[in-house]
Amino acid sequence: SARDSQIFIIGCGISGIGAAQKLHKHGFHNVHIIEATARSGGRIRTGRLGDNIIEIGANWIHGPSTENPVFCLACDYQLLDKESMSEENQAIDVGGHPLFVPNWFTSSGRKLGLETMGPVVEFFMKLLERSQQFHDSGGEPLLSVGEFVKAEVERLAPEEWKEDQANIAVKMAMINTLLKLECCVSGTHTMDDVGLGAFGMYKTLPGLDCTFPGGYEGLIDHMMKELPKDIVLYNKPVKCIHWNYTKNGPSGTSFPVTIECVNGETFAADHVIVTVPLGYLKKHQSTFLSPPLPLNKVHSIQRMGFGTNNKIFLEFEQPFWDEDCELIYLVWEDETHLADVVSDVKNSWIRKLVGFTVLKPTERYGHVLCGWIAGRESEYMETLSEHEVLHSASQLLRIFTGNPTITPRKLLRSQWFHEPYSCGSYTYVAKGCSGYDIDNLAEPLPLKGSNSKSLQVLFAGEATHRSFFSTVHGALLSGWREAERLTSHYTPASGSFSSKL
Ligand code: 6YU
Repeated sequence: SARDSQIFIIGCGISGIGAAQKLHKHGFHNVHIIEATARSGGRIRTGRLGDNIIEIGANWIHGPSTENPVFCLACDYQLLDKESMSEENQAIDVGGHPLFVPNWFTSSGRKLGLETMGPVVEFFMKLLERSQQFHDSGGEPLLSVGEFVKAEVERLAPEEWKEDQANIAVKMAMINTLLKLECCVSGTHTMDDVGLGAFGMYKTLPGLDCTFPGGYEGLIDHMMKELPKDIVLYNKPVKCIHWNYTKNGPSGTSFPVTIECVNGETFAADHVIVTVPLGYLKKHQSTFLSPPLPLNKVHSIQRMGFGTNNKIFLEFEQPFWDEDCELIYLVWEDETHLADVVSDVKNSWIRKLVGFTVLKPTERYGHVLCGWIAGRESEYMETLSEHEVLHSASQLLRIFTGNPTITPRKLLRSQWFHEPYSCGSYTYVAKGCSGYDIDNLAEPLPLKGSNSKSLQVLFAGEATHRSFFSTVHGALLSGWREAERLTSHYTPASGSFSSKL
């Protein structure tokens, strides 16, 4: 029967697992996942720093409310604490920018007060909001988010800050800090690379972002338990997908797709769902499929953005921040010219590390900070030894706190750019790309109008979701979407016959 068709899913991240889950539920019983590494979860990865659980990849459920399938699963599996599940939390709508309680430190070792920074943050947030409003306005401006925000700061700041002339320089420097942190949110080198026309395509859901007390990977573990044992073939990087290709199978059946692994093994398939990250596709698009990807897909892959955002965890004996502090900002007082990149990466990469979230609750974590760093400075950081990163981070915090003895006692950092099966962190809408590029990427092969057997190669993964790209829920929904596509392919079209049922 149709349910006997051979389906292979490439990649055991949440999108691949989600696709397998749905297919299994719909009765397909020849489903396998081929995974390059020795583990499931992909960019969901929980690690340890001493006795502490930490997230090396995805951190929060963005917008935890009933519309978010990750939130619903996490509730079903009982992986969240009471507060995260409460009606109040679900109703809070922050538009993707949670209001963390901040502490601001500057490069002269001062701590800035609420009266200086509050209005600057508000001003910046308004500009970001305005950046999202170009999406539906039709005419696509050629500008980037970075160019727009900087031009608006230059235009509006003299009026906005005229009451407080003495602090204009430090306020400009604060804008730079906010821009650098926004690079972490978007996963880009500079906000100048993020397209203004498409920025608003990303949709936020209500709910106050929450974490998994036992680690994000608990979600993966629970989902995996619902799948048949041995569904995943680990340690098998796929080298090439040969499609539009007919090979006689063992029982004389013919398969349009053959999957070739790096170790030489091959698998014959009716359908393949590709879930590898966009960064991997960018790097390997010319060899990953044979015949190669059609040009419209290649162009969309090239146009879309995939950047690096890394974390640097630091554990301290004693906190240097306030007890209620949730986010630490660092402001370089000499950076009064608007820019979110560092000119001398080798010597100054650390200047891109301007934001630290405080791991809570303290009773569980002790005094641990998670530093965020994006872009090429982040990719350079990955090439340094842990010792070098620890040294630079210590120097940085000594300058900003004015305390020359501060020394983190432990460090752990992620290296997403150099992970061979991620090649970066997540997708952003680059300058010049639009929703059509995401649709192009998600379109199955062969393209419509071909006479060959349809739905040979399907595409899922975070990068293929039009409004939730760069998130776990976007990835999950994309896996479900492709599973549904296959299911409806094998379901007789609803006509006179089914309507009688
Ligand atoms: C979220 C969050 N979060 C931080 C960091 C990172 C990410 N995300 P996978 O890669 O998981 O799976 C593919 C598999 O394929 C993998 O196992 C590979 O090994 C395998 N593979 C590759 N090549 C292969 C081959 N050749 N053969 C076989 N197998 C192969 N998301 O919801 N909350 O807090 C964060 C964060 C540091 C790195 C995140 C977050 C992103 C998610 O982790 C990610 O989307 C999904 O896990 C991807 O799943 P997948 O299945 O698609 O791929 C306005 C506006 C702006 C827009 N952006 C704002 C949104 C903010 C996004 N925030 C993210 C932030 C953080 C902090």
